[in-house]
Amino acid sequence: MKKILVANRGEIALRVMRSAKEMGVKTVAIFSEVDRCAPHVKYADEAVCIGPAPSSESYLLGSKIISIALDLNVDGIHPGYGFLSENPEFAQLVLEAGIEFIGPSPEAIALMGDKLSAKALVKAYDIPMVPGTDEAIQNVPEAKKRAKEIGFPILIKASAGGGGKGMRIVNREDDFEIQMKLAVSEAVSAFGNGAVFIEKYIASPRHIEIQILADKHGNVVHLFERECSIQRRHQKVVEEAPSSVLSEDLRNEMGQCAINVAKSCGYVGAGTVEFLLDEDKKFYFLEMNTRLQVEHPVTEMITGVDLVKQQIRIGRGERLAFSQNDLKISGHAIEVRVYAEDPHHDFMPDVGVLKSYKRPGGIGVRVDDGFEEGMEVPIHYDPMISKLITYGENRKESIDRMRRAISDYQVVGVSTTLPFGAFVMDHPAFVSGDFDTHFLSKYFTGKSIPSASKEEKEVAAWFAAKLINDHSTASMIVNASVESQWRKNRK
Ligand code: MV4
Repeated sequence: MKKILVANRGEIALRVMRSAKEMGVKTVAIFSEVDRCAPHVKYADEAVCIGPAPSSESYLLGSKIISIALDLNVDGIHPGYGFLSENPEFAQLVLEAGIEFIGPSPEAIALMGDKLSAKALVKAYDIPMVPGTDEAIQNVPEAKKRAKEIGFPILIKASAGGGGKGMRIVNREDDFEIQMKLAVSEAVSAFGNGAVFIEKYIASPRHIEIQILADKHGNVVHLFERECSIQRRHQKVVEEAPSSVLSEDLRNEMGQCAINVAKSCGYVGAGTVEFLLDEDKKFYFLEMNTRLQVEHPVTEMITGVDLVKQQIRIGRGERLAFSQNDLKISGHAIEVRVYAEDPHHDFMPDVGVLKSYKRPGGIGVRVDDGFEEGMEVPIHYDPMISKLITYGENRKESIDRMRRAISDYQVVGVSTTLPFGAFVMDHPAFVSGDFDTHFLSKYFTGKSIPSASKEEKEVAAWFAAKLINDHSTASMIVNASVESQWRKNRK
């Protein structure tokens, strides 16, 4: 593989190209009209405009992307995450064009994309699953009978859903019928597939996922877990590796289960197996994500493995160069997702120009982003500005580094979730490691972080930036008062 096209934008496109460059692999970027000057376009060896801003007219145009790849003699297409990354038809078209799809087979994507077929598939491997129905429920009285056997509360899930979309909690038998009807009609309108199933509702779980790598020769390894319980409306906000609650034995057991899930569908490439862990430390398989995930960097930091390089090597047909015994966890990593959203206003997207944009740096700090100062955060795509990742010898050091890095990060022009990240790092429940998926709904309100008007913050940030750049005596005199103002506004 000498040249790859990255069918994505933003931080992940850049992330993929960096590894390709280290391997001497040429890169092709695609971009929409609003992304013409984006870093991923400048970074690539070649770049092609594919259409107007809306994803449906640009980054989702599978056939157009493939024809560009053919024109430019591309050997492989990396889909990143989102967009076409878990679209089995796209993967199939790429293969039919004689190009390597850097990811699993279309069959594996389709099997894992349907939650019921995934559960049916892994059943042969003795993998723990939440008690529930194996098949789509159709008949209400029968479903109600099953729900009573399982015991309320139960959860109704859409088979075509995933990531929390199309889920409904039912607390009492009396609510079952109406909730089931709502779930089915929601599933039909959201996914064009009304198949739903029921599971026992695990009330206070942790969300733990295992990273796996599989080559084309049947070798599969796991790269330990990521703890992803800190999420808001199924949007992860803080991830870390390793989890503070897994014993060595439990980690090995979950890792082996994840390997078996990958084997059940003949998986190839990098993938993630999601589990719930209940209060008694019992774990249950939920679903498999057949792409590189947003939070993959925390795994890279604690294992030293470049997951994108591995994806490319696997795509070339190489064997994994290491076995399970070669992999060790070293240190601790945390990722905070930085969104252009206003945590004071229910996380409304706050798009605009990054008037000032200064990344933190120094030991143990990694920033994966796709923006530069002066750029506009476009309204057309996901409002994630960057992923701030810190690494330390242990959890405390990575938390201390994250606090420092958040404080050193300067974004002026749009509201960001950085103060929200600081709130999590300072919270006793997070610091102690004792939390579950309800962390934010339990502890966070808009009032949890100090309010400062956008104008106040901008003025404070500009003064602070000026002071840092200007070491004159005069500025030293005002330093104390402006400095305290700056702190107050940020904390
Ligand atoms: C569950 C669950 C509890 N019990 N299934 C959410 C994402 C998707 N992959 C599956 N998810 C869950 N499935 C059973 N049987 C809890 C979650 C869940 C969750 C649910 C409500 C609110 C936040 C959540 C965060 C992570 C996981």
